[in-house]
Amino acid sequence: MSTRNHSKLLITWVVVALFSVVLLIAGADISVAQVKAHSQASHAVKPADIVRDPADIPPPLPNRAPTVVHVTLTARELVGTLDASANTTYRYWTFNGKVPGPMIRVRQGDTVEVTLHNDPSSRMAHSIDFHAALGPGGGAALSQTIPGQSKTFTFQATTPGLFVYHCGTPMIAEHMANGMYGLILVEPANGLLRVDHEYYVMQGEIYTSGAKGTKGLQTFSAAKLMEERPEYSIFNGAVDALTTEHPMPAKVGETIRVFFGNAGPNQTASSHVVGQIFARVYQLGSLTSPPLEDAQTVGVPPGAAAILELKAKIPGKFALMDHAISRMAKGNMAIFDVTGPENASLMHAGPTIPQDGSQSNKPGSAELLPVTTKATPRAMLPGACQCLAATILFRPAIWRCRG
Ligand SMILES: [Cu+2]
Repeated sequence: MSTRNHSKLLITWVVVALFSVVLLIAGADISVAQVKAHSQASHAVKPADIVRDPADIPPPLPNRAPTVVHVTLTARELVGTLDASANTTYRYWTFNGKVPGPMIRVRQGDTVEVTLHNDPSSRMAHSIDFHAALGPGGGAALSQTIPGQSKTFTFQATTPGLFVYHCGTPMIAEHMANGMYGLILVEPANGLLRVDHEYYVMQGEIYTSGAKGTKGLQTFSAAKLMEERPEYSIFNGAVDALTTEHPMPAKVGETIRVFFGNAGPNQTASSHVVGQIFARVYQLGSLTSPPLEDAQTVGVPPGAAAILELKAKIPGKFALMDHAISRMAKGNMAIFDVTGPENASLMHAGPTIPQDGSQSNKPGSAELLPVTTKATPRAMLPGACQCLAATILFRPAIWRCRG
């Protein structure tokens, strides 16, 4: 082999070696990039489920003498799912990571010792104002707590009733709209009558810059809050919280009690159950006034509560909603899912069934029954609401559910 050929071979080997090194480095870079991407994906914050299960209620208290009840709440700010069907998330401010905060149950005469922690990850100061407490700010003045710190205060539960509690840190309306509210039940000395089901439902408004249905993390709109123009009107923190995520079951013949609160912060609720009549209503949460009986729709102002009782008499899906019914398109619907035997004497398709079982030929009777869906503004209803509304409001109609 000549020296010239030997040099060519050497140069070729050097080029191949250099090329291999470049490939190795590039491969290593790709691997590092892949590992980083994977690492970032695995560390991406999954939106929290901030919905409070309506069955998450302390049980009725036993007969006992007044005592000291210790209540611990943690103010926690976190990104949660606002509307799963639209992939919408929101940065909620919560008590204990759920909306509403925990339901608190005490007995008249109890001493309530409240400790509020503010999670170190919080950006805001928070506090708590109990409508059941007598004293300046309902405790808000004693409980202003900066991130990472805790405050304790104590009050006497002098008065039976169902009361709202909420954050009392300016701007209070923003703290409430973002989810910082809950209910405290002060049972009368002898407790409440037993029922088959107790549920915990709170209505609230969410003010986002983006229109309802916008994907992704939504920002809070102070302008819409001031204009009292929410994008969302929801139960227990999120769209479909109490329709598809936590429908409230009952059986025919059972009694249902709803501890209902309206957090607002702005709109009065006109609470109604479609196809039902409230057997008893403790208006404004008062347990020292006699209950209203046989009521169709109950006004619950912001910062107030009501105890709503009804009896499941016929199977089906019964919608609890605000009868300011445009709010249904903003997510305002909850469902009682009643199972059991039909009761044709209360409602049935077709004309009257005579006692002897023959068909009635009463003219015009059938005209009362069919309900057309043609005039219904379907496009305005959110996904799950569409099929639920069709089922509940217009049972003869068959609509195809989206998704
Ligand atoms: Cu707050």
